[in-house]
Amino acid sequence: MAVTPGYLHPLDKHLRLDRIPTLYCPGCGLGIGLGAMLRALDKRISEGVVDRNKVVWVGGIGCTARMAFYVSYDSAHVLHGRAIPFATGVKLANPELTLIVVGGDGDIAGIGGNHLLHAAKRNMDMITVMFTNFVYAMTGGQVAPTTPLGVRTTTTPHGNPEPPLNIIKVVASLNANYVARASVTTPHYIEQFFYRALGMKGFRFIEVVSTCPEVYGRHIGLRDPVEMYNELKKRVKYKPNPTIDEALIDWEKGIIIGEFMVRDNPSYLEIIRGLK
Ligand SMILES: Cc1ncc(C[n+]2csc(CCOP(=O)(O)OP(=O)(O)O)c2C)c(N)n1
Ligand code: SF4
Repeated sequence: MAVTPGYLHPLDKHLRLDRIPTLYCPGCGLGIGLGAMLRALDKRISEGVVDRNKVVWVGGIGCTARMAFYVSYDSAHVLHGRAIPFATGVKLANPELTLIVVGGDGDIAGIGGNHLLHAAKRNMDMITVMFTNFVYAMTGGQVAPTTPLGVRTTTTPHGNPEPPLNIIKVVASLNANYVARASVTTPHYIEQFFYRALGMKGFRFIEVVSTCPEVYGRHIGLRDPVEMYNELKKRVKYKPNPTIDEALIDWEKGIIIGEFMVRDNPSYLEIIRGLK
């Protein structure tokens, strides 16, 4: 594990500074999200709840997944869509580790969607943070399972004919212990939810609605990062204990954020230990 000496910012110790600057476009929301996650992780490490030498980050492919490449932790950058099964293998090989999976909506809910379902069904002991920017951003903005109905993307030039997947509803309907949504316009909730997730067991899923001015912004006429951020901010509404039926993302009606599911079902590891 590489910790770069001589850091200046309090979060620098969590980053591989030799890999900074990131490849993120100016005004991308991903840095806000990663910063909030690192603040939560920093707190959990200082409390002694998480051992920084026993944290593993796993990312598939995409702008979001690349976070695993920037953090100064043991990390793996694996095939597109395959971060969750890779992390499952790591966790089963060494249950003492804290597994953090990061990925875009294409990576986690699209190409890796089947893995997501099974990890949630198993209540597999790991945290998955999915950043929803509504397209496959790294490759130029193809339609994703989260793309709103009617939006023109590079692969839906006449408008997306499919309604978006309500991923919070799907994951919460399975066996996951924690399901929450925040937004890069509310970094304090990203921090709070990730902090909570780090103290729990079983499958923990956090969706972070993010801004991608460079690609998705072009598709919806919000190319300016500040404008896109402000438009998202207007739509995001925090609700204490929102219901699962309130989880559908609707750009016109608003985007509810909050903790949709918090429970203490037996986790996969607890169950297999009990079977021995
Ligand atoms: C199996 C496979 N299919 C396609 C690709 C090409 N590819 C690389 S990144 C990417 C898009 C990633 O989008 P998403 O997961 O939503 O993350 P974002 O870039 O939006 O953060 C695609 C399709 C690939 N690397 N591997
Ligand atoms: S393409 Fe979008 S998500 Fe990727 S770095 Fe640029 S702004 Fe961020």
